[in-house]
Amino acid sequence: MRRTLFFFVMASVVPALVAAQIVNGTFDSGGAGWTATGGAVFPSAGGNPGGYAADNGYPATISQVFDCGGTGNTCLIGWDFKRDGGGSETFRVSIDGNALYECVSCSGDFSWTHQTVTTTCGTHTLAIEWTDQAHAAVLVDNVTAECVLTVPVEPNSWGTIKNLFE
Ligand SMILES: [Ca+2]
Repeated sequence: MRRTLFFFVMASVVPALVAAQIVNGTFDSGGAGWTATGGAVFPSAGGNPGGYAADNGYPATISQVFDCGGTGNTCLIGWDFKRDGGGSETFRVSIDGNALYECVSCSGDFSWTHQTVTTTCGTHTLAIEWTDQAHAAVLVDNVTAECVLTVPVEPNSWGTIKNLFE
């Protein structure tokens, strides 16, 4: 009984990852799986690594409907991006039309950086937008979505479990 309880509790507090559910988030297959509008481009080299997405004319959008499904309760969306091109550019990541990450008039170059946002698990539309610069200044690669299980851990929980075995 105690062993069963122990494993039940362990299963409840360890994040459960499922496979990434974005199609071609690495852009290894160009723009396959993405709906591209405006000046969106998918160069085959120079990403992190290989193919990536950027704009070569604005506005530009790439979007994808995806199912962030599984047994978790939080959809973790991540991407790598890099800024390299001078000037300034507004870059936005939206879920179902709501901007969850936005860099307005972004300026200052930076190397590949990982960024995440969260939403609920389920079916969503992810959109990545470039709105005000006509060349590839913000590069995007390695877009992922995972439904993860997050459970608040109360400080007394482990003490309570430990006491069961003493
Ligand atoms: Ca890539």
